[in-house]
Amino acid sequence: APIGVFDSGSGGLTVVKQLHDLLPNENIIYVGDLKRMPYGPRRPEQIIGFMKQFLNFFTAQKVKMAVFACNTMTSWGYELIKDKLPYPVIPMDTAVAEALKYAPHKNIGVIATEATIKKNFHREVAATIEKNISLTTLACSDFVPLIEAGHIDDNIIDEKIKSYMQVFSGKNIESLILGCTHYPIIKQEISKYLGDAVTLIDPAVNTAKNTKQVLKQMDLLQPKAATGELEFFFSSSLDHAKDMVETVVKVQHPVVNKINLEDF
Ligand code: DGN
Repeated sequence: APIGVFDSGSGGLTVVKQLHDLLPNENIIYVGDLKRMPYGPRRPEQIIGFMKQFLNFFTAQKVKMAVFACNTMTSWGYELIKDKLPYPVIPMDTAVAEALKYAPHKNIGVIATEATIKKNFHREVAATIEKNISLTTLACSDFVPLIEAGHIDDNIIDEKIKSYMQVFSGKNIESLILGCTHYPIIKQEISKYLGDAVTLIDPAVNTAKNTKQVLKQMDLLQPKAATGELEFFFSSSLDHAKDMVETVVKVQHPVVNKINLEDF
């Protein structure tokens, strides 16, 4: 059985990349909701409703596990459904503990969608780890629409990064959590502005590790002999989606299908 992976758009492909690198034998079904993205500005009830549609689709597909490849849906929806499905679900890792490894003075920056920041997703976890972590959080609402419009290495995204990153000047942050799965796509561009002093943290790395651990614990790992197949579903913009799959997951001639999430 496959693993279901889902996001509002193509950002979650950064999670597919990490999963496929770590678990090359696993079959993966990816679903991206390009038609209704961005989710960041949406109301919680809507975010939760959309999440349920992805999960209903995965139930119909008889997946063995689902992986949130979206911080926005993880922060608002994971706790609500984690025990209610016929298969295990893995949330996006906040990566606060990981970021702390690179922050001797505990100065950490977080960038994410406005819905994720509003939910205090990273702050709540930071408070459970240690009291004196200094988190500077910033909602970068324009990143997702720009990335989905193809601005991943041009002046337009560079200017936007420059203006957002000013928030961190003088804060002496030592690591920065890329708290939206779209942001690793512009990681190189962001690091150009922040320089070597700031370590960029991609939470997809730990999310993939967590996935492997749970598969192992539950004895659900695919036997080594098998080669993992990847299948992609998007709710619109299939040509753009195919480009993003090729760029981010680095597979050639991916199978990209249309899905109507409203049907689920
Ligand atoms: N990629 C999603 C996340 O990680 O939060 C959000 C994308 C969006 O719809 N804004």
